[in-house]
Amino acid sequence: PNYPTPPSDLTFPPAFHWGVATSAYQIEGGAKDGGRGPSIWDTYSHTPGKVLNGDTGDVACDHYHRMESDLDLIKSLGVDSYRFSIAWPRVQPLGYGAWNEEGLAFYDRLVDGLLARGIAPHITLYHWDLPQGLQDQGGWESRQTAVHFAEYARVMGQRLGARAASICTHNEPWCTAVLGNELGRFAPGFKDTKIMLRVAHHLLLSHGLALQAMRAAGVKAPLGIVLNMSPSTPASDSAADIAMAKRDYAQFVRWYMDPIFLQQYPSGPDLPVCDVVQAGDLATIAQPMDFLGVNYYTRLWCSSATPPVAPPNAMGVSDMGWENYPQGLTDLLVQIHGDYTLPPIYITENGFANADSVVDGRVSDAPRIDYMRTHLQALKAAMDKGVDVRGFFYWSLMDNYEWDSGYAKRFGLFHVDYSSQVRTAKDSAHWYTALIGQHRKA
Ligand code: PNW
Repeated sequence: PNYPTPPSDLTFPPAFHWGVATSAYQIEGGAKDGGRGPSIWDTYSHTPGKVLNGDTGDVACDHYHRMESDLDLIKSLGVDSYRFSIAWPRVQPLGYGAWNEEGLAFYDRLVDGLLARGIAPHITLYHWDLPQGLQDQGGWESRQTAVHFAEYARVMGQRLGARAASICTHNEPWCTAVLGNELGRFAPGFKDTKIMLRVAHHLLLSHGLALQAMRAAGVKAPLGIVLNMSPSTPASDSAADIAMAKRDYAQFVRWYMDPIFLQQYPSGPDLPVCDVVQAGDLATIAQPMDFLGVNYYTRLWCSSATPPVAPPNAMGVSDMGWENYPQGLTDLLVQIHGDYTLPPIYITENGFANADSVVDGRVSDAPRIDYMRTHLQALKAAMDKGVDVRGFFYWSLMDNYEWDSGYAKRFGLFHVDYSSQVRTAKDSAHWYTALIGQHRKA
């Protein structure tokens, strides 16, 4: 077949890394297998009314039982890097106390299987699946959870660190804090700003404690964190819209970046204050980092009008309803490069949800290819302006459990048929492979 091909001038440095990303709860399934304990997402997804169509991650892509063949899929793309997360309750069922050797062995096999295929393992320690045993003791609202997390990080760092290309503590703490504890869209489902602020602080504290614990234990892998980020655009030049854009950016980006890189929280008359910050916490949070992971999907569009003014690109939205705005990736990277002294950056997620279906063995997903091409061009523009970016991970390897949207939103380079578990390469997978191949020849 004639697959769409990338433009020949879309080129990156020879050492640039190409990857795909996934997370444990979204692909593994095997929720009760191999001694895995329950996570807050098991509890949440099994609570009626929380997730679209009542979908759960019980089976998901059944990756827990199909790991070897999924590694072959990754290999077939031609990528050199794979980002995945460890399900904490699989390796430590309660989040404290006993370790589960069968769970640890699963991730040993995953890492070894990647290395055997010449693919670098990039490990995320926390992609939202907190052991329910810790939620029962207060979850991230409790300072003690940060202490347990540091111990979990130390054990995983010692077990896998020598074979890992990188270890990141958290994926998108904003999502955990805000979507999980203020907006009630994600597990554990609270709607309370005071809890959200405590959770955000304990996530950041746990990041700092985990870096300290892994370094003290001699873990040599590069260590960092993954944050979701967007630049913000006021809908007009009215004072209200400009103030809104500034405040939204402070809560979305600076709330995490400032503590880590400037050792302080943003403050101002329109910003909240967290009530659990103790002396010394900010110094703990601001540990030096070896890399920063940036997840970018869209920009923040800030309209204070009622009803809000829609963004100009409202036509180019994905299935998530997210505006297709590649310029935002350039703008964001240039902005943070100017505001902070940063370690090397990886784009740890960027991707597009589309209503894909298999027709005669083929998945024609032109909107995704368009999204990938324009965002990679935008990334290249930021690098040309001096931003140090070392790699790009497409979200996601395959269609998977999209949290409160269940299986309805498809981000994958591989289409997944959830009744047969058959994976089919989409046109975008062929396009990505061609793009990577273009670099291997050069
Ligand atoms: C990220 N929002 O999630 C996650 O890291 C992935 O697990 C997820 O599948 C991917 O992006 C696609 O959604 C987000 O509503 C979920 O702003 C929601 C939001 C942002 C990121």
